[in-house]
Amino acid sequence: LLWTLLTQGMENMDRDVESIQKHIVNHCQFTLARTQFNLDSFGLYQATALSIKDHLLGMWNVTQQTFTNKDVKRVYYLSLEFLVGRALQNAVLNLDIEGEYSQALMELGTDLEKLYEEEKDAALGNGGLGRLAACFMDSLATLDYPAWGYGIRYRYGMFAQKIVDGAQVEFPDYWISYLNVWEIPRIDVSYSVRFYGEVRVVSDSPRVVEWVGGEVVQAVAYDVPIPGYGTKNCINLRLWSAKPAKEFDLQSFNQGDYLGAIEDRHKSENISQVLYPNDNTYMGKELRLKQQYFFVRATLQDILRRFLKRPREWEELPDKVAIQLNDTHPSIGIVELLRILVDEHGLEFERAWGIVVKSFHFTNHTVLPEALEKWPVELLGHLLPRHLDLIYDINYRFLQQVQAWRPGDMDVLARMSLIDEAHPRSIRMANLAIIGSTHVNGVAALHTQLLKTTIFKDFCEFFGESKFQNKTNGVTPRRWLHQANPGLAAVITSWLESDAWIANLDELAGLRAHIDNPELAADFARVKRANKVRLAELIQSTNGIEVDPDALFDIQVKRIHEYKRQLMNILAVIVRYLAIKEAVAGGASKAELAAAFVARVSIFAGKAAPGYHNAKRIIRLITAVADVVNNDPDVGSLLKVVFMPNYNVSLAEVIFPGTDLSEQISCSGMEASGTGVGKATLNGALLICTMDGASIEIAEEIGHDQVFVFGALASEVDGLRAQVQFNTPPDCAPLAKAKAAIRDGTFGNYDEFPLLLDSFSGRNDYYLINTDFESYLDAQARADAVYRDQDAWLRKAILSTAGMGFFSSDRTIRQYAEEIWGVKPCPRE
Ligand code: 26V
Repeated sequence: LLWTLLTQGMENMDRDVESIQKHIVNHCQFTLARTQFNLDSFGLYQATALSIKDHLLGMWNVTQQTFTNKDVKRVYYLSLEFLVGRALQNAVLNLDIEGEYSQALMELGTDLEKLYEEEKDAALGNGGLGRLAACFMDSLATLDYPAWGYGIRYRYGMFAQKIVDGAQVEFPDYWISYLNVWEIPRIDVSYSVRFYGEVRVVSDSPRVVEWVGGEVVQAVAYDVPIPGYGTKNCINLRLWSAKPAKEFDLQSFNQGDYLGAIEDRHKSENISQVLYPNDNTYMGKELRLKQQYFFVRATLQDILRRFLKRPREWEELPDKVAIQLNDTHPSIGIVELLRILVDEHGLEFERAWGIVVKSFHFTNHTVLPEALEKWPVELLGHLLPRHLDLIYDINYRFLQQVQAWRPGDMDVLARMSLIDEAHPRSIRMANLAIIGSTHVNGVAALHTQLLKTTIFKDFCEFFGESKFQNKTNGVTPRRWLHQANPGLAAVITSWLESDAWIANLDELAGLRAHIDNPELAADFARVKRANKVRLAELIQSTNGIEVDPDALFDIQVKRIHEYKRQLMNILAVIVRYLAIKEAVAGGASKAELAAAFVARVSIFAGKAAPGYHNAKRIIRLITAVADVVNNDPDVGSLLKVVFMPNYNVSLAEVIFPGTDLSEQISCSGMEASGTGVGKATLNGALLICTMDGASIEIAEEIGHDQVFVFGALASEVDGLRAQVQFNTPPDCAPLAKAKAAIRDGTFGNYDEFPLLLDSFSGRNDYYLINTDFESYLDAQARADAVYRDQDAWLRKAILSTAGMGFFSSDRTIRQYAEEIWGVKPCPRE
């Protein structure tokens, strides 16, 4: 009976309003133990989410059973970050059940939209890399791929940012303080993970070693169901949480230090406590390497357990399993799989290595040298002694091949070695990931080109070009258009007379057929204005600043980093401010001012890594400029400056739909792809951009006429830097003026400012702010001119959205599936 009931399961849960109500109330009473006296909105949100989760679990069970029955090849996406954000609205929309839930809750006296706002973001990621992983999960589910995501269940996600006296202050994000309704704890799925200890030789010939002693912790699985859109498939995101080891060391208890022993056991939980909040800078922290190994050790045991459910040859592993490494963060997994095959299953080294390489694939997300992971040999050898042995073995064999390929070339040997011999000696994880994988990919055309011709050039020549592929990033249209911008979604559906674009974004091209129809432009204008009003209200409530929804909303939201050049943006804002002041001082009338300046709101948001001082100084400058500009009666509504605190996925969902002009102004060659650029353009924002990352391809797709391009090309950057060194030009006039205003205290006298100014002056202008500044101002002027002609602006906005089909993460995922993983869709039975 149990079997029959289980297989019939919760599959056919009723979707009618009355059943939904009963289901929600049931969770209120029996899961949450709430009564009419203590049922608040948060409780109702939880009960509603629990009822949705029940729907998902029904789908999830059948999907997983289908994958198992059909014994299909699976793909495993390994990422230390998944920046998912909220899940309720996403699930409701993907299940296509918003109407029913909305009515059910209305009759219960509440409002579904209000309950959406009760959910805390799951912020298990830093920025683009983590959000990409979340978009990929949505696409993998939607396209019915037999995929799993693996990650870490951090107790503290990305820190919460507050602005206190104009500066960033970090607060812990204790996001699972209450019940996390979306996760299923799997106490039955748990693996042990060893650290430290020593390698013992068990026999010399054949050589058998074992890794013993040290510390052991337990990894426990928490599963999060990920629904697709327009499918009954539901895939799994498995997150690992560290717990004290099951077997405990009787010794320490016997020694009488009971409390001490308990305390030690609990230290093991530290491993999954906190997400490292760095983006594009590597820091050699032991705890971070522990997280990485903890993660891959548990994941590989889980993958192999599933693989070995049927009797198989090890050679079949790459036919059944594709493992995608999201950057080098999980790349120690390559060595771990080798260790499992050699030490635990007795495979001969070369045979095992062949299987390993066929199973792994590696995505690189940055060319910045400071972001490339390099673990000190000593640290790695202490924590993972057997892995260090194996790294030496891998390296020895590999360098022999390199030597045979370029006899006598010691430089190439030194460059390609897994070991960087500079003091302190370290392991180059990117080199390991390349030689341990079948495919290596970059995340936009230019980025891949740069990988092949610069940092991975030797490897490209050694392995041949076909190993190195491009997979231009995409974003999921479900969250970033359908969910975030229901107004625009409705307009698009009505003009295309179909909502097929939600699952097939290429359909957006159909908007081009109506480009000359003023009614389409009117619809776009109406929706954009409503979204700007919503954003203006949010700015009013978070920042207390009143902004005019008819002003041009000029927006830069992303991690704060020097290469992204938020500094250049705020300097241009200062130039604009000084120009307005000058005009007022010269006696310009209101009408003359309005004729000379397009009213603008410059909006910034983003987090600085806690130890990244210059990034924090940039925030300080932005807030200082905001204080002066926003309170200057000469300026009025001609210019407002806003730094919105605590940028996260939920805030992004409000910001992108309200963007007129999106700033994608990185120093060329430095932004691997950028994904915010896709979200902005999809929502009908125009781009002011350099020819960098994905902007290049977006400009190509939507037409170069649609974007305001400026600045040096990637191919010119090295030469320009050298030139600045050799023959340093003075600051261009507007930049000199802006700097002088900062220096003379126009925006207050803060300690941060001189240090910030020194960081990019004269020959010390690595990010080419001076070089690109006038061309940037010119692009801004062109944007102003087009904004004055609203018809021209709207035409570009429509063409922007219409050209975004290619940048759906569905297209990206299909390319990975077909060109790298060799997996096929597997719709559930
Ligand atoms: C991340 C971390 C995280 C914490 C500890 C240390 C550390 C070191 C390096 C990194 C690298 C992050 C690389 C990254 O986030 N790249 C971004 O990836 C996006 C998705 O492909 C892409 O759009 C951005 O251009 C790129 O900067």
